[in-house]
Amino acid sequence: MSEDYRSMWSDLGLDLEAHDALLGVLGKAYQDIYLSQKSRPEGMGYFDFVLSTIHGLRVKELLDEKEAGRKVIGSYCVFVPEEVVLAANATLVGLCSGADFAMEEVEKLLPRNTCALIKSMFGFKLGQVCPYLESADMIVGENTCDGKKKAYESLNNLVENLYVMDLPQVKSDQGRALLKAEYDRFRKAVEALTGVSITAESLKQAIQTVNAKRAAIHRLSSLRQADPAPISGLDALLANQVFFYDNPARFTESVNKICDELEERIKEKKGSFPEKTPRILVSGCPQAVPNWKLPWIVETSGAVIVGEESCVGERGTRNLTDDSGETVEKMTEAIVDRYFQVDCAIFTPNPQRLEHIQEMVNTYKVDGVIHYGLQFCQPYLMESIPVEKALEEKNIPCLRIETDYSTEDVGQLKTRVEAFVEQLR
Ligand code: BJ8
Repeated sequence: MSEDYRSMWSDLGLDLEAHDALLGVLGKAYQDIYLSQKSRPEGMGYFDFVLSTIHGLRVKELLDEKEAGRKVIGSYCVFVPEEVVLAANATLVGLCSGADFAMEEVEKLLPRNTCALIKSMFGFKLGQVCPYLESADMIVGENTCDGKKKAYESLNNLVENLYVMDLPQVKSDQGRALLKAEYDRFRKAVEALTGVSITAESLKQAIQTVNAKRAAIHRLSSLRQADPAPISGLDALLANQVFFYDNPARFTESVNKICDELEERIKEKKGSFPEKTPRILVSGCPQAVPNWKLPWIVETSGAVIVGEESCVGERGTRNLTDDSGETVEKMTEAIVDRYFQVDCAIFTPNPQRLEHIQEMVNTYKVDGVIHYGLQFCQPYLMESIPVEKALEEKNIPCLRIETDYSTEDVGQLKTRVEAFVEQLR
């Protein structure tokens, strides 16, 4: 890939040497973690291709779209409504933040005890290695956790086009009103950026496009209820990760194609793991590309992951937006209703998340939950304790893990996960 796209990366201002190093590590990790899996659905070939050209083909497509006058908007959070972006004839891409980069430089701007996701956000900018970030006409930050909120103040000095969205912290009428006001403000900002006025027609179309990709992911998730699991957790996570930056229509089609194949596998009782393999739900912080550490550990320790209670997973995708309104105002209300249900740990109190975890345990016939918390992530680490307590009261084993993006603790984590899986047998 590298030879074909070097001039494009150079034009985007990437540091080619550092970027080569990043792609080298990414390619090796993908080979070792993904391509070494046994009994994968053939349809995963599409996602292997997407990953093999992660900084190439899709970036080229975005630049071609920009050439044709379309704008690209980058986001770090599932609260940024893709419907609004698409309706203004722009494209939304997730800015992944799933790997350490340029840490020495990062720690000159952020305290050491900042979560790996936020550090990664800065590392990709300071290291000049993310073509998505460099292609974006607008970068949206959001006032979610304290770390992100304050980090955007510093990120504002590194990028020219940061837009910060305020978000509620309480699921009250006032909280909903704030979200509505912020989505109205965002819609106007996107219209100003693109020069396109959002109409009822364009918004309805956008809602349907995003609903279709969510529905495809719902279909994939529901097929993971089967035993033997027809797809590994690693592969399902990859589909959830690609959700954030692929072309929406192509993504929907590719996921549905895998689902057709999984339905056949289920009929034939063909699994990615043998029947009765212990089934794990991973719950907690988002796992952005290329953060595959925990699922790799779990699935090489005798268990299979059958669900992700995460923003790169069911927390991010689970509800559709009602598209029945006939005006922009009515549909914006529906968008607010849909996103206001996202049960991120930044909300207080946040009982819906616990209910959702318990619901997922039942739906996916889970044997044990692994709570995944990034080190220094106060919201999820704080919630992990009541989550563990509530699950244990229902005799559902729970393992709380606190980690970062380094590989230093892999041996120690593997020992803990293996012991946990043994207990589930
Ligand atoms: S809606 S989960 S994507 S904010 S890991 S940066 S919480 S200290 S990512 Fe998130 Fe939106 Fe919520 Fe989802 Fe802070 Fe924790 Fe770091 Fe985090």
